[in-house]
Amino acid sequence: MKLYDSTLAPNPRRVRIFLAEKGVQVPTVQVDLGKAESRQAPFLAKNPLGGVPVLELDDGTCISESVAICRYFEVLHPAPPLMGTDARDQALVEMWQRRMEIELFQKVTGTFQNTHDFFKGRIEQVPAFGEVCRKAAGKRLAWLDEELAGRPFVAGERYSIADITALCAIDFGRVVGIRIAPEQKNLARWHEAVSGRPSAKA
Ligand SMILES: N[C@@H](CCC(=O)N[C@@H](CS)C(=O)NCC(=O)O)C(=O)O
Repeated sequence: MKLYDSTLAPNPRRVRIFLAEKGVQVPTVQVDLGKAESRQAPFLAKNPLGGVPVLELDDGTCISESVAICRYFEVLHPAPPLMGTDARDQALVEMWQRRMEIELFQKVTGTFQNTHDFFKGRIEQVPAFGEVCRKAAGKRLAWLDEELAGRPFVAGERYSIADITALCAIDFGRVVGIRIAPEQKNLARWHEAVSGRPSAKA
């Protein structure tokens, strides 16, 4: 089994943190995104959408989509649970994971893709849309700050994949100037706590 990875990119980091929390080690293959390696053969045969991470199983099956890869390891290594426990808890973690992905992570990556030089000439950039994403990301950080007033982690009392997605989104946001505001004390407290976990270095 191997994980096609890029240490510079936020999606593969989600999987690396997830694996670190589980104490699972998987050999990685670095894909050079700077050289657009993920958008060329033979990588496209593994993921025609040209994105990392991709988990290649020993039978040749390729699993892309960060959350799908995490789901695979959650089933194989249920402890500690990062995707919820019983039906109610799993649904709540799923709800928050999707919210962090759609409402925060995608707003940050939308800002990056549409405003940063990295993607210039690579994809059709719409800078005005990037600014819409930036504004939305700022609003979502304010919302998350309010949410975190009443609980330690994004999905409740326990650390979960929702925290991993939010952490990777916020840390990557720095590249495009999206940051936790000084008055967002709950978010800052949460960020310090999740960044202090050994997995955050993954
Ligand atoms: N929905 C996919 C997104 C994968 C993705 O877009 N990965 C980025 C890195 S964060 C990538 O490989 N970008 C390179 C490119 O688009 O050329 C996931 O959840 O894993």
